[in-house]
Amino acid sequence: MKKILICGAGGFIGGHLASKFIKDKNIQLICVDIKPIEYWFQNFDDAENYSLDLKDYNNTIKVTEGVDDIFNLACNMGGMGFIENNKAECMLSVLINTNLLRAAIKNKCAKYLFSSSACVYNGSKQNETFIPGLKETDAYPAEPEDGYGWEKLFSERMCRHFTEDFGLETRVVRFHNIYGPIGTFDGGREKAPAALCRKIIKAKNESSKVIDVWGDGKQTRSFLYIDDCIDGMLKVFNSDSSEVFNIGSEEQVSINQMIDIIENITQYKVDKNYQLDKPLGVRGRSSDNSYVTEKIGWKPKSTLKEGLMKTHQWIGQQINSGANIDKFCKSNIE
Ligand code: NAD
Ligand code: GDC
Repeated sequence: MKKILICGAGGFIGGHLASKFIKDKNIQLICVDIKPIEYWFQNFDDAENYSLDLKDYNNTIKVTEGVDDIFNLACNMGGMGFIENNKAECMLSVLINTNLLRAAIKNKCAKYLFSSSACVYNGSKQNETFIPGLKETDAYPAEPEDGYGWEKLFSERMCRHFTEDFGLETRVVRFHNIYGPIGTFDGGREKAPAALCRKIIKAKNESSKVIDVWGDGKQTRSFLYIDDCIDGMLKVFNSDSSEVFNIGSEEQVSINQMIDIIENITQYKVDKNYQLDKPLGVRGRSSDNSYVTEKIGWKPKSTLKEGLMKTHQWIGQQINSGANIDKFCKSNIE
């Protein structure tokens, strides 16, 4: 019986990881999140569930006791609308990773994964649209996203030094924009794929002909579907390499192109009200997966259209169900 701890299990990626592990009868699953359990996106009775603040060292000692593997997906974060306006709060997530690493040593845990972000990448390499995919080495010289990006880069390095100095097996994945069902789509933490699905679904429901789009729509990104994210994370975790790896998509599109795909899925066309004063992030970003494919043998399977169809369907169900969808549409977590 392997004892596995998921930190941030009440969130998007953590919830999908928990739904995968809970099916494995050889795993004793511990799930922790700061949110009250009724606000977890997914929760499982067969897991040991705790609503605790992992910025508190004593809580990290408590939940890592007897644990073999730790997946740290806990972070106070969100889309550009959140991280641009909550830089100090995002940086406080450094306490989660730092305390979990200390607790992992104290409780002699076997292996530790940290979820980093493409926001660590040097901003000067992301000033154009349709940029060449970012390689892992493009994080240096360091010029990460203000606040959130610096916390992620610092925590990556802390993992490395805990491996070098204390012998803790660490794994680091740099997630690019991850999307899919059973995640937030309103309230301020949502990212562009979910936000734009919501906006176009609502426009069709209300027969409105226009949606708000942040920026000029020409900015580019790549978006990785959640199933590919989970697959890539586990392949990195189960590999023997403690190097940092991209877990992202190489399918780079403009926001306008993504809107076209969502309009086709919705069978509804909208005009765009471009809001240049909204949080924009970088001008262009995409992943270069050549290293992770070579070293780990992972690459994404889902196209953006395939992933958006599943995401759009789920968001449409939430909006049209009339059920209480508050937990997917909240910005505060405590
Ligand atoms: P999420 O916000 O859905 O999940 C994070 C969870 O951590 C939340 O449920 C939150 O309540 C919990 N949390 C925050 N502070 C906590 C604390 N002090 N103690 C305990 N729990 C706490 O985010 P996500 O999309 O699932 O992201 C998971 C991880 O992957 C995060 O580290 C995030 O930075 C990283 N990441 C995500 C993306 C993405 O596009 N989704 C991209 C890059 C990196
Ligand atoms: O929020 P996000 O998905 O994050 O924004 C992508 C682009 O879409 C931005 O230029 C944003 O201005 C634009 N956009 C247009 N309309 C909208 O309605 C909207 N809502 C949102 N949210 N965006 C809109 C993310 C971080 C994550 C994580 C990933 C890693 O930055 O927020 O925390 O680190 O990067 O790749 P994005 O991709 O800028």
